Amino acid sequence: MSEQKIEFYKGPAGGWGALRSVAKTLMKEGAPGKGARTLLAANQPDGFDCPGCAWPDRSHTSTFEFCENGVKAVAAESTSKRATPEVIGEHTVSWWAEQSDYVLEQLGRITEPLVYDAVTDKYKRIAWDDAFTLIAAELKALPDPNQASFYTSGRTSNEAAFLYQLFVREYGTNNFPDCSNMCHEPSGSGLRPTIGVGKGTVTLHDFEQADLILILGQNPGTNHPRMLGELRDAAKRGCRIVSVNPLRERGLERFADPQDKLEMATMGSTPISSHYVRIRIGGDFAFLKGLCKLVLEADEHARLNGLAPIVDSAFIAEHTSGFDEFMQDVLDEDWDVIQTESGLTKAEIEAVAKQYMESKRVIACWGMGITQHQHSVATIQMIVNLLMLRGNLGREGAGVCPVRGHSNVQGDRTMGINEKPTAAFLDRLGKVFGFEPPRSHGHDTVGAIEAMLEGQCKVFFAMGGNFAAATPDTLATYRALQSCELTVHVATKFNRSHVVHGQQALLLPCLGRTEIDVQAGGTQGVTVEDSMSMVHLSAGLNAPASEHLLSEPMIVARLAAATLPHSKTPWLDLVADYRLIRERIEAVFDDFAGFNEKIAKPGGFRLRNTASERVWNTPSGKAKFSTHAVPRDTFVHRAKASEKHRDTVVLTLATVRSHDQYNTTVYGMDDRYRGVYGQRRVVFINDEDLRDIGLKDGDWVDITSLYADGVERRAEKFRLVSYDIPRGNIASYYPETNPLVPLQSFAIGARTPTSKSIPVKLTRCDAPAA
Ligand SMILES: Nc1nc2c(c(=O)[nH]1)N[C@H]1C(S)=C(S)[C@@H](COP(=O)(O)OP(=O)(O)OC[C@H]3O[C@@H](n4cnc5c(=O)[nH]c(N)nc54)[C@H](O)[C@@H]3O)O[C@H]1N2
Ligand SMILES: Nc1nc2c(c(=O)[nH]1)N[C@H]1C(S)=C(S)[C@@H](COP(=O)(O)OP(=O)(O)OC[C@H]3O[C@@H](n4cnc5c(=O)[nH]c(N)nc54)[C@H](O)[C@@H]3O)O[C@H]1N2
Ligand SMILES: [Mo]
Repeated sequence: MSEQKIEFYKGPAGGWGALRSVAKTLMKEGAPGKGARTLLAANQPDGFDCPGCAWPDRSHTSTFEFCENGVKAVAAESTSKRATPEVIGEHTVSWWAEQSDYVLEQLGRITEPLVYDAVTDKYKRIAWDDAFTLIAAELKALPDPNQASFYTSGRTSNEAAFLYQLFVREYGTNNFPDCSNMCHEPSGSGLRPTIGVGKGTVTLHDFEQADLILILGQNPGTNHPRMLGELRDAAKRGCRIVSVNPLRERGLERFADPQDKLEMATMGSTPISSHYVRIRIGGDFAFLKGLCKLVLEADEHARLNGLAPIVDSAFIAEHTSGFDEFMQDVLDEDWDVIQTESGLTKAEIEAVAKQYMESKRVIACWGMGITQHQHSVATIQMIVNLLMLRGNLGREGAGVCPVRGHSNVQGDRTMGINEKPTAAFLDRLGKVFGFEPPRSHGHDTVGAIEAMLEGQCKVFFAMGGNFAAATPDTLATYRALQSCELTVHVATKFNRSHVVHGQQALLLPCLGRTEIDVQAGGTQGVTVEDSMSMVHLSAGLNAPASEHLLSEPMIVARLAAATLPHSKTPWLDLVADYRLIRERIEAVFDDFAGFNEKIAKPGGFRLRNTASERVWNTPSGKAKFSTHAVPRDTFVHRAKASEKHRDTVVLTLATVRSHDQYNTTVYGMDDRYRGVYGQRRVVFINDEDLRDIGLKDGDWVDITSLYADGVERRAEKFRLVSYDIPRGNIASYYPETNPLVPLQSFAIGARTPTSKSIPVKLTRCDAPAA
């Protein structure tokens, strides 16, 4: 682990720093030779899909695209370390619960199924058959199938996800809490009613054509490093890139491509953003509405003066509804409100509006900085409004691009992992498989935790992920999980959720993406869908981490066979050859016609995206302009206005990812681009705020969130780091700060926890004991 220090990072993102980090990662995981071979197969036509993120590959056939954080994700999975029953069984679960996430992760791959033994408070070996029998007995004993919840984390393949949702529905519930509930749910909820699809509309080809790319609330240098290659090419050919972010993220400023020999040899780099908007946390809605207002005003001015119109009236007339109401509302909006809420001056917004109006083809990308707010759905709809004003939707070089997180989170949703399935989908599923699917809507992530707390959920099953650490309101979530009769985790690595468990608990170890999957019908590949709706094959090449591992589809099939004796689905036949699963997927989803043939082609195929063809699957048959007021009554507003906090400096906290983590998996303690080394408990804060609260850089604080529900929520011992961040705003890492977010603080219309806008106060505390 590196020495603790804070040191400003001067270099570009990527470059030699990234190469050095890769070398270190490979050494640490103990298998440089094998690691390197594994890496060369990442995102190759006959290799596996990189488990790092959902950014697409150039036709999935290019030479190895360099990605430091993809390397970390792959190396973490192909590590030579093993969490055997002996290693995990050496300590009690209560002892493990005291260890850090980093320590749990470092144990390596889980090798055998484990069951919790309450007498010794330890995990011990269990045979697979016995594990399935135990789960089946618990599930069958529940008075109501809705007392079980089935979580999915977005690494699960299409094949596994399809079987999983089928099993759960044959069992009798739609309780599908999903990682996307905490992630891009607002993107789906915002886009579906406005453009008729809940996904992005652009492809990499559009990135080559765009002349302006907006990047809102996203940090690709850390979270989607392969996107930087695309942005660099765009910047080099003169495309403007406007970044909107409270933090100056290094990857959005300068990037050196480790594959560019000249850039590397000369220590050169490419500037990425042509314009950087330092928005206030939660200020995006007001900013976007301000942009719309300037476009509409400029258009009015142009028309009155006989100049070329700014707004694409033909597009609006032919393809949209709701424009007049929207226009009136935007023109009536007050500049004071826009400036106060965005934290930007009118002149700053005008500078971006000018670039937008000068551009012919505009793409808007966004990430968690947009989705994890109370009014995220409205903000995403305001992005759509802005694009539609100039027809930047459904044509080359233009469109929406929510940049997804987990490598198959989009595919899992496509496969039916959805707590609110449509009636049409259920009809079809029931017909193909000969059963009556449950109709009532199920629990999402927040709903599942609430149900556990109310005693309404007794069995929690997780297909991957780390529910205990990823969810908000940590203490409440822990109580919720501990109240279950049974918790089951299908996992590759030991994590927090395995030590915060129900009365009975099971760990079921599975194959990872990088591993060879052999079934009765031969070696199998699985499919995934990336952020741009490209579906392609993924096949591992490493020997499994242990001979006892089962594939995710096999785990589902054997569990289904044990739980559903009367099922008409030939569970075990389907998993002998995954092509049979894909035939069933094709029978349920028309868009997958010819599935097996289409994925035989390198690069796979793109799912139909009606919005990108200007076909609008909305009730009116048109794309919809949405009218929303600037939010001025969020939890942050309320905390600031509260009489109780009259003498308190109320700050807005955004929880972000460091460069050395993958969600709840902590690979290392550095956040290189933000200059943090050897530690994670830091708070980035503006100098003037430091002065206001009478503290200084290097002081230690506890963070308390300020909600009116009377519950004290605190995260302790963070070091203050003086940082270039707008006043009133602070940032810190997830998941250490998750205890601060109440379950009830979520996005309107999507129920995504508001992890990017938490009202808090800071109080001085002692430095932790060395
Ligand atoms: N290496 C690595 N890769 C990953 C992940 C990982 O943890 N590690 N996670 C994966 C997953 S599941 C996801 S969802 C994605 C997440 O990828 P991102 O969406 O990039 O995730 P975050 O780090 O949470 O933060 C996004 C950015 O939002 C900014 N921000 C915060 N508040 C606001 C705001 O109010 N407005 C604006 N405009 N910006 C704001 C932050 O400064 C930060 O730069 O990455 C995926 N890829
Ligand atoms: N405060 C705050 N909270 C957040 C966020 C935030 O920005 N701030 N971000 C949210 C977001 S965007 C997301 S997506 C969620 C993430 O929530 P999750 O998806 O639940 O969490 P991960 O940390 O990605 O899960 C890691 C675990 O997955 C298991 N795993 C890895 N690979 C595989 C595999 O191939 N198969 C199986 N079965 N298991 C595997 C390993 O055991 C590993 O420990 O967190 C959310 N929580
Ligand atoms: Mo995510």
